[in-house]
Amino acid sequence: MSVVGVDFGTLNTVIAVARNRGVDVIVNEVSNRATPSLVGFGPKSRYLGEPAKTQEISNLKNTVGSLKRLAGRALNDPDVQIEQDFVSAPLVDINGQVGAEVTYMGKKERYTATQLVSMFLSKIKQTASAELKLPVSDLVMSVPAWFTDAQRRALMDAAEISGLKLLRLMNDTTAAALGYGITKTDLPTAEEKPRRVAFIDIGHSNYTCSIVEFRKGELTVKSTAYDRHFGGRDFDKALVDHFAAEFKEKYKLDIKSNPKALVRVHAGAEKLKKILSANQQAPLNIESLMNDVDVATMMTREGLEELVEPLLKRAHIPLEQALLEAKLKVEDIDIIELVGGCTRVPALKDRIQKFFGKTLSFTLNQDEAIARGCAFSCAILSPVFRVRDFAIHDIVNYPIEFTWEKSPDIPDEDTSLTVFNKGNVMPSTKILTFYRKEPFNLEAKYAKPEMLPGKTNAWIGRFAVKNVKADSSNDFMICKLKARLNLHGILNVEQGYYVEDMEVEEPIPEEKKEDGEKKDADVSFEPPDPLHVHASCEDERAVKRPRLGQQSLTPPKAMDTDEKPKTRKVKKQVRKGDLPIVSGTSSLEEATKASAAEQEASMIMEDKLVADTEEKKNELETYIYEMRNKIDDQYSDFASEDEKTKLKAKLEASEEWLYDEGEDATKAVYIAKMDEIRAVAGPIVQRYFDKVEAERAAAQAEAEA
Ligand code: ATP
Ligand code: K
Ligand code: MG
Repeated sequence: MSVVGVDFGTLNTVIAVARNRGVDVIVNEVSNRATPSLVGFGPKSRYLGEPAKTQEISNLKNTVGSLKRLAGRALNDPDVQIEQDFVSAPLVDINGQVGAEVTYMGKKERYTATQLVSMFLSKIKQTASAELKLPVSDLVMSVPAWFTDAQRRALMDAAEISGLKLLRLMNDTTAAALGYGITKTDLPTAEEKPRRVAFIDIGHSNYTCSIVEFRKGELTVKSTAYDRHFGGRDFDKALVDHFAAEFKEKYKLDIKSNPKALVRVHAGAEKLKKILSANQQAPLNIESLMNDVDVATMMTREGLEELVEPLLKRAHIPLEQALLEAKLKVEDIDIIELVGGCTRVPALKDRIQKFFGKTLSFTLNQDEAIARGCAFSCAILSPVFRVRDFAIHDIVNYPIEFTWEKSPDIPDEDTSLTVFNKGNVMPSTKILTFYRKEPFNLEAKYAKPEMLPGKTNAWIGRFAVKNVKADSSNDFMICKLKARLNLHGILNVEQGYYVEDMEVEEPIPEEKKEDGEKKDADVSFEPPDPLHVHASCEDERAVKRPRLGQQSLTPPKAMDTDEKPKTRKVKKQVRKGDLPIVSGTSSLEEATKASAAEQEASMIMEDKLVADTEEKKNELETYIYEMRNKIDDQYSDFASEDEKTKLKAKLEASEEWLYDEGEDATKAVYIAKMDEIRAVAGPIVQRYFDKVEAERAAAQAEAEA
């Protein structure tokens, strides 16, 4: 079984795998350590990753990028409108989800962002499995910490459609933190002051800062702050805008009216920006950019910094906010680790360093740290791999509340409760308690919609609790619901059951076993009074430990002290049965997923057929050239003049065919053509090899004699 970590970036995707000796980043089919996060569509097949990039300029309308930022979003969201500036294919609405319209195999097609992501993930799956020589299914993938429930669900669906099993969706900076911590042997012990590290990731599109505390065997995210629109592409765009104005003035060229020219300037600007990270100035030259005009210009590092000053001005904000939320000061931070391609920009490093007043640390590979962290996480979660366990406590970024209809029997009941607060540990399970006489519904939503990206719908899910009824004495059923913000950062109501209050006699627990945790459990287990405590929630931890917590519900004075076997009467909630829950969330329906998976599988077949056909065609072409050279060379002595003439004629005819009607034939036809030539050439080649073999045998016999 494979252990794979994927940093699914807005621009580039990096794949790391855990093997017996550690974690390695793997290369793709053209030996690159990062694959462009792009999908393209052609007349015969798709272009996924590298080929999509190669085809991009000639196939703009059918190439889609920004994939991860589109998944789980709606077209009318202002955030998605920003993405359209960076995506050359037209974005469209598909039943409330954003997607792209492209021409594929000669037909106009629309694919949702989820499908587009699944296409790209199919490629990642192929790349990983080609390298590992194993089928790949389990993986851990990273996402920006600010991704919402809907965005995360869309990525989960996409992975499932491409036949992948996501063991965890991990926040980018948390993945970097895991990669950092798991290899360290000198972390403080539980009693010592933790090591505090700020992880700063500035990529192509977004900027995140997490403050993480490390102790032996664990990491705890204290805070995560971000700027969702701050990254390398904003630098590129500032340069493009500048050059557009310059070329208009200098060459009378309006590159903004010419998509191809615009993309070429964009590519040139990105290259230039990278050069300026190491040099004070750099040229930009593009031949025949538009109307046969060549353009040539220069940019200095200072010039670039001026252009992006509005961006640089906000560079400290995520840092300030992360400290504020962690309730720490700059002096409290021991180490500042930078990852993400854009942290190579000197002006940014400068601002960050000034903010902390401390030397920055670059011990992690800026481009690969997140993928490596994901691979470590996958190794921890995978049953087949043994790694030192490392506990990861992440953090809730958006508060989540539940709302419900008022019970007709409880007139003064509240109708909402914030169950997960910003800053709470994640993953986490809370038990919600309701007193009801009939089935009821509840809804989960983000409590502070203004914190969400763009115009994200705050709604998360609706959960219908079935089989609820009053008991024989018309008393409330005590309903317990398990709400879990899981490893992926996705909310579900995972389980429902009902309990009854019972008086039971039981041994008195030993006092010394009690710990600080018990107090909390006491509080949340207040004996239910339907008129006052209608809905409440508590950590699952408190409920699981309980033997302790529940036993101490009755105050100690109720203990019977003069009897020999020390027991006491306690009120206990005893689980009586399950309550079925019907959930509706933004995840795709099973049937929709299944049909998307089927569609994806058939597109993979098409791609494979096209690739195989191309391979057979290349083989035929190579064979023709090889035979033509060899027939007058090493095979020359093994063919009669007549045979030579025949073979040469065959080769010539085949070549002519290949460049004419054979240009676009089927796989079977190329194979048949190859067989035709082999029928003529075969006997000649055989005679040659018979001779070679005879010589070898003779040489061996001589050596042995
Ligand atoms: P995101 O994290 O926003 O989803 P990503 O993970 O794809 O995006 P990265 O691979 O971390 O992004 O970074 C890519 C960005 O870093 C690009 O904008 C790229 O131009 C920029 N970059 C890479 N090298 C340099 C450099 N030497 N100088 C300046 N910028 C660079
Ligand atoms: K990346
Ligand atoms: Mg990234």
